[in-house]
Amino acid sequence: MKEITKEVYLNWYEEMSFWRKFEDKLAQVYIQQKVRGFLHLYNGQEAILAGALHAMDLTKDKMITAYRNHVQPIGMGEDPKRVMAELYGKKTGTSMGLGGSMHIFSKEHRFYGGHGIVGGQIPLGAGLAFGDKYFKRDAVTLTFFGDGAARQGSLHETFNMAMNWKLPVVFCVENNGYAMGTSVKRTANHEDIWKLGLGYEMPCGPVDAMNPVAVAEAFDEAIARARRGDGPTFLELKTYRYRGHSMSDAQKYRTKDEVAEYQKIDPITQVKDILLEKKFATEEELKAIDKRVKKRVAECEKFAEESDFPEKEVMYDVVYEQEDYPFLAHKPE
Ligand SMILES: Cc1ncc(C[n+]2csc(CCOP(=O)(O)OP(=O)(O)O)c2C)c(N)n1
Ligand SMILES: [Mg+2]
Repeated sequence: MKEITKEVYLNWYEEMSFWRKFEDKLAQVYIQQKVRGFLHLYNGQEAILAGALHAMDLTKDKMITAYRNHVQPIGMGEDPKRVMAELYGKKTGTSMGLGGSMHIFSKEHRFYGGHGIVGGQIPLGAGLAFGDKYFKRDAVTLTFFGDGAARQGSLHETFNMAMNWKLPVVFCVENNGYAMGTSVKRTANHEDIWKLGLGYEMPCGPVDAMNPVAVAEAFDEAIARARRGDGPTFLELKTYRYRGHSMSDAQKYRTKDEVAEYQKIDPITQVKDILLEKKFATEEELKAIDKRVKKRVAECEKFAEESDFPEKEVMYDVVYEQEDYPFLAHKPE
């Protein structure tokens, strides 16, 4: 594995803090009704993205996930200003403001969405990997989904095919304990989601996903396996989300104490502690990073605020149109 140097820890601290504050800002502007529709935030789960990115080859590997999807494209290289603008529905956004929160996409940076159908992206991730294998492109696809999605039938069909064809894919369940408000404990007769891989003889196991080092190590092994042609891995990333399922979640299914327990092992705090313990940075240096992060978030907000909404006419550019089908309005001449 690429060494986890002082620079890596510093970069993790800065990027994870940026993702956290970017999401905090979104929560704020959502309440002001500047961002509409659904909004699912990633706070608490940041170690997963940090660890995965460390193990990936960002010049060729791919990523696909569900609707909790604002910070992954940023990690893959997309401009965060464009992501914020997309959430505002502005034309400078990643999909010209026509996608919105659940549908962030960045083909340029190999981030393939952004999917609102629970479990819908599991077969799509295997499909991306199939394409790479078929066309002999040396790339691995990281396919993320939630614990709720792990209960979908599509997972089983996909696992079977992916193992049969030894596809270069890593299946990653982000087990944050809840599917909306339904506890993992209530969705099956066992809690070890990683064991679903055993029936397919797929290498699988649990990962402490509050710790980016543990995540990076697990992904390094899984990505290496896929790259050498030995097929998929299934990782159960044990994590926690601090905010509700979406912004409209009253969170009656859990206690404040439970959230506080996980905040004690917060991924950003873990990285901060290592930076200080190993004397990689002083408190002052970390404060300077915090300041920079705040400024970056403010720049994204300003960009989104000042951008224009798309013209109504572009709607016609993005809907299916067929010359000999008379029942839909066509783009005006
Ligand atoms: C096929 C389908 N069924 C139901 C829903 C409604 N729904 C949205 S999110 C969700 C729970 C998903 O839980 P999980 O996979 O654990 O994701 P998390 O919210 O924890 O990220 C449900 C049931 C949906 N979007 N798609
Ligand atoms: Mg969940």
